[in-house]
Amino acid sequence: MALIFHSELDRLEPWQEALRRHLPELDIRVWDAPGDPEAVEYALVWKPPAGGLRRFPRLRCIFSLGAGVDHILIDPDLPKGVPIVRMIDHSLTQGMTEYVLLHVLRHHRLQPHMEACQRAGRWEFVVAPLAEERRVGLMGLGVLGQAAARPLVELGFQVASWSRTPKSVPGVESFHGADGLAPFLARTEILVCLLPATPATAGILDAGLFAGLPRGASLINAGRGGQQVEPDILAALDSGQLSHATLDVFRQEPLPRDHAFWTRPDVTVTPHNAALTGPESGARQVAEGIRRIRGGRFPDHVVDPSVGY
Ligand code: NDP
Ligand code: OXD
Repeated sequence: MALIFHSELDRLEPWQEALRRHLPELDIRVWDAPGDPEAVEYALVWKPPAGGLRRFPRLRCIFSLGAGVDHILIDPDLPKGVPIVRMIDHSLTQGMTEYVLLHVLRHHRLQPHMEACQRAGRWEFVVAPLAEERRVGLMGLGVLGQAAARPLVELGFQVASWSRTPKSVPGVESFHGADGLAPFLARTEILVCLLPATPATAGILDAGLFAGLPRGASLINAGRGGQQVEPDILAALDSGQLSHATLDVFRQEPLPRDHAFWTRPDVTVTPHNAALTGPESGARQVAEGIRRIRGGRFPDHVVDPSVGY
């Protein structure tokens, strides 16, 4: 029973140790030295090179090292019919909750403006409203969106969500589908995007969407770079339609050195590090998935390739 591992981001050793603790009999192999391809039944990957998974004719499951599976589905030569499992992991969920809370509070308390005043040596007595006077909107209310919503609701923010299907989460006003987008945007002052990258969400953060927000709204995108039309973000910032953008994901990563985002005071750039999967908790999920498959059951958290998440 062999598992093939690929990531240019995650270190193999901690995963190897954690997986061996849960499944001592698992033979963990590296991408460039897979041995007999017939022996490989499982893959644990982040951004596998296109065509690479096809080398393993007896593959029974592909585990994503992240919550997103777009990095797997993008492969035009992906083996057909092999279940793909997304990651649900404490470290990912906690990390994203912290990221969202940090940046919502930063925008809410007008911190970028205070920092500009400090740089200019200007004492400007600005008063931020209280949380209960602020309307936060979460695009995507899945595992990460629901976890991030909880502390925002507890702090008293007026929280709403937009998702594909209706949701019932305490303290969160639910909007959904194409018809729900305009009313959701119209009431949202701080917009947080936690959508997966799918054909339906590609380029969704564009000029038309920004025009639906109240003037001076701010944007936090920790979903995927392909969701944002970057020239439209710059234009919306220039016109004042957006007051600030905090971006963790980009069309091209790493963000090219000459990109306008780097130097703008109204843009906060973070290097796609909002949340990371932890090997200890992540390995538990992978081991449980493998045990289920070996027991003739289906693993949990299998994605639907036809919708893309
Ligand atoms: P989930 O699959 O649990 O949730 C996705 C949410 O998006 C669901 O609420 C879903 O609606 C909604 N959604 C999907 N498509 C549409 C659509 N076309 N219109 C409206 N709503 C839609 O994913 P997670 O919460 O676990 O993760 C979300 C994404 O966050 C990941 O796919 C990844 O891209 C990104 N991410 C980024 C990280 C970072 O470090 N920047 C780290 C981890 C994840 P419904 O509930 O109705 O299905
Ligand atoms: C993920 C990510 O999808 O880190 O988990 O982006």
